[in-house]
Amino acid sequence: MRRSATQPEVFPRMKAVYSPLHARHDGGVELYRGRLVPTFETPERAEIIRAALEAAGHELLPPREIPESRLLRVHEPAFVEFLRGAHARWQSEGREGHVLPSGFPARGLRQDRRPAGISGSLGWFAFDASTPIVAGTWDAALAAARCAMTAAALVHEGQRAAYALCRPPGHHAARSTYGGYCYLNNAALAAQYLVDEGRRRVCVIDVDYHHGNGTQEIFWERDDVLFVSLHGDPETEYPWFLGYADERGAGRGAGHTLNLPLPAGSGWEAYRAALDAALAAIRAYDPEALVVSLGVDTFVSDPISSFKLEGRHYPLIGALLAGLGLPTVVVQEGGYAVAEIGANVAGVLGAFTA
Ligand code: Q9C
Ligand code: ZN
Repeated sequence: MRRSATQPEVFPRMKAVYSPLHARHDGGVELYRGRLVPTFETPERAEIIRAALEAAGHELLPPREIPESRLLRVHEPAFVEFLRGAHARWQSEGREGHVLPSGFPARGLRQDRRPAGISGSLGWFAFDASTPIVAGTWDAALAAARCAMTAAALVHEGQRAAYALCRPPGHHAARSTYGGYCYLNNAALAAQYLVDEGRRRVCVIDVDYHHGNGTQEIFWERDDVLFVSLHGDPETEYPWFLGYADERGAGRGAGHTLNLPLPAGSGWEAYRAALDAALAAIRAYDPEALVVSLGVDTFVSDPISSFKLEGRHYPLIGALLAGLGLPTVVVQEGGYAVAEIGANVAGVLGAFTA
């Protein structure tokens, strides 16, 4: 499509919020299948997405200086303070190596007190050993949260859709726990931002390969946010301990969580059927805004996931989501097939500008 200065913009570009601070979160290792391996969640991911968005003509803009107090709408103050100081504390206690937890308060151990020391604190706040904290993790996580909330602000102010290039991702982070490469829950912060600005019913649809356990937990007892997730069946897939179909919400939130787990190895046909069920639930809720937790780790050659979606399916997913006709914030989550991550993300976003 060619444009000249005198022609109106027929295909408006999408605003995409990006911060270079993401790159400060780098150099970690994760415990993967019994080995410490370089983490799959790399800075390169965000740079490849950024290049693909630029090539597609989307408009990149920096996040706003949204006050950190907004984080506390979703996260516990003690958790935020812990994340901010964890790396410095690890170093000041003379430790070397990577900041990873090595023990957790499982059943039978005390759930009612946080140990004072750094190792006990790590086990208290973390729920896995795949989520390292390096010196720049806090700066990157805060920038990602601001990207998500800036995209929410843009949509609240009238943009039909906006994209937040969040890195690190967020959907596994809950009110006071981190894991799954996630520290602050970017999508939940975007949804909460819209609620706080007056949107009365907001839906979060999570299409990352992994269940968005953090987002589910945050909104579990609420009826002002509907949480819908398509993901690999936790019977075999990470995060294993949440995301089953019988989880429907509690209290006021009863019926406002919908999990659609699919067997590992599922392809487009099964995925499309689940997406149709998700869209029907969203239409029935009649939300005033939509937040999409966009993971493209559903891709056939993703190194840690096992759905079989192909490149041509991402524009179809985008068209189905855009077809809801809702003001939409798209928040980046996972996706580890680095060579194709840019094309797959751009494929989804293109549907919102067509
Ligand atoms: N054997 C996101 O996509 N490790 N997080 C899984 C499976 C953690 C994925 C190990 C995967 C976290 C945002
Ligand atoms: Zn994922």
